[in-house]
This record gives sequence, C-alpha cells and structure tokens, in this order.
Amino acid sequence: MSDPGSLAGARSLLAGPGPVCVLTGAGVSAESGVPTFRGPEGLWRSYRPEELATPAAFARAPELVWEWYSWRRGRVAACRPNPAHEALAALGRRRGDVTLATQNVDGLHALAGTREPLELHGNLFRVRCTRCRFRAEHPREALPPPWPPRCPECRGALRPDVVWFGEALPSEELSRGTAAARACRVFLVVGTSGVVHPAAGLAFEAKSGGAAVIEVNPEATPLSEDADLVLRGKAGEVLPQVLAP
Ligand code: BJW
Ligand code: ZN
Repeated sequence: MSDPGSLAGARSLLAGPGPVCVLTGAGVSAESGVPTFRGPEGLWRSYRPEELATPAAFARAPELVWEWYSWRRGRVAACRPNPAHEALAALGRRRGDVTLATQNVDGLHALAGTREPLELHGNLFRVRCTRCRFRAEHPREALPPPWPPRCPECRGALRPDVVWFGEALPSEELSRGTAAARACRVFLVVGTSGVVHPAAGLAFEAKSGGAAVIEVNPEATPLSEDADLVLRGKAGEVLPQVLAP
C-alpha cells in the first residue's frame, strides 16, 4: 500500500481548484472481475494481441475473433462497477471540471454514473459494419452463430466497435482527451500498463502542460518515472481513500 505522505499529497491535489483529467485502463475494472490484457492473469497470456485485436486477424479468422469477443462480452455483462468506478463517478458529480478518458471497452464507468466518459478504444456492446456506416448497440446477451453476424443494410460482416492495433482512435474522443490532458492541473492515471499509444501519451501531454501526474497501480509502469506521485495499490482500495470528500 502507498505511504501516508503520498496519499495525503494526492488527496490535497485532487481537492484543490483547477481541472482534473483521469485516464483509466484495464486495472480499474480488475476488481470487478474483468480480465486485464497483459500480465500473469491477462487475456493475452494465451493469445498474442496481433492474433485477435487487429483488422488483419478479423479478415483472416472472423469467426474466431467474433467468438473471443462474444466470450468477453459474456464475462463483462456479469460484472458490476467496483468502488474505483464509483469513487470516480462521485468525483465527477462533485466537481464540474473532471474529464475521464478510458481505454476500457467494458462500459463500467458509464454504468457507475460517470457522464460521457471518453471511450478511446470503443465499446464491446456496440457493433459496426466492416463495409458500410451501419452502427448499432449489441444486446447484453450473446448473438447466436453464425458468426460474425451480418449487417442488416448491406450484408457485410459486423465487427465489434472497438479500436484494434493500427486503427485510428475515434477522433472526437481523442481530441477532447488531448485537450483535457493539456489543460488540466492534475492528471490521474489509473490501472494502465501505459504501453499503448496514443492513449498512454496523454500522461505526457499533461506533464508537459504543467499538470501534476498521479499514478495508481500496484505495479511500476513506464509512466511511473514521470509521475509526481505514485500510489502503489489496487484502484478499488486506493481511489475511495484518495477521492473521499
Ligand atoms: C491494476 C489492478 C488494480 C491490475 N488496480 N491497477 C508509439 C510508440 C509505439 C507504438 C505506437 C505508438 N503510437 C502508436 C503505436 C502503435 C500501437 C501501440 O501502441 N503499440 C504498442 C503496444 C507497441 N497503437 C495503435 O495501433 C493505436 N492506433 C494508432 O496508433 O493508430 C494510428 C493511426 C492514425 C491514423 C490512421 C490510422 C492509424 C490503437 C491502439 C488500440 C489498442 N486496442 C486494444 C484492444 C481494444 C479492443 C479490445 O478490448 O479487444 O486496447 S489493445 C489493449 O491494450 C486494449 C487496452 O485498452 C490497451 C491498454 O491496455 P491497459 O488498459 O493498459 O491494460 P493492461 O492489461 O496492459 O494493464 C493493466 C494494468 O493494470 C497493469 O499495469 C496492472 O499492474 C494494473 N492493475 N490490477 C489498479 N486492481
Ligand atoms: Zn453494412
């Protein structure tokens, strides 16, 4: 657990005036039961990312990729927000100057009550057509095979509306996230390995804009060195303490 000095420092930074920007990754949902990507328990222990999370993988093996997402949707649909999501939602309700950007596709920030989280890597519970502009919600329950399902407008293959390696992030979300990172006074980065760009780069944007960077993560990451305060612990335990009113 973090030392009391860092905890008190983070508390006072986050209670002070001036915009706050938050970036979250898979670690914030770990205590909800959503598997992270990297690490000993990670989703990618058995599959390499480029085997499943790329447009080339979907073109080569659409059924396998759809099946993997269908399995993940089922797992996530059974998960509830944890005290970390809730503490962040409460922070957003308490002060009007919080922007939350997430790399997560699980929708748990919105479920906890965060208004308009910037979903940088899309959402598991949306689908889009690989051929036309069709987009739709995916029901909470699994769609039956054959997989992938077909677009109702053009019969093209439907894919999860998530961002795969080599694909551009949604431009509106990325530009709002970048602007918020540049303008904030405190940048809180929670539960991300900090290796996937451009999302991880938001921490550096914030730092070079003069923000204090606070990291919450049980492990060291490439972002730790540049952080002003590091809170080593689980998000669901650390955030309720740091963000308590
Ligand atoms: C806890 C915890 C607890 C555990 N509490 N913490 C610059 C340099 C090098 C490469 C690049 C670069 N810029 C771009 C690239 C290429 C590439 C990239 O970043 N590659 C690197 C990996 C080498 N980036 C891209 O391709 C991006 N696109 C792009 O750049 O496009 C350019 C372009 C522009 C214009 C036109 C066309 C193209 C896209 C990246 C998309 C990433 N997608 C994925 C999959 C999403 C869909 C899905 O879910 O399947 O997003 S990859 C995967 O990684 C997922 C995650 O959002 C993302 C980040 O992972 P995250 O959240 O950090 O999770 P983990 O598992 O890595 O870490 C968990 C952390 O939690 C750990 O640190 C634990 O310690 C911690 N933890 N328990 C708190 N209880
Ligand atoms: Zn279509």
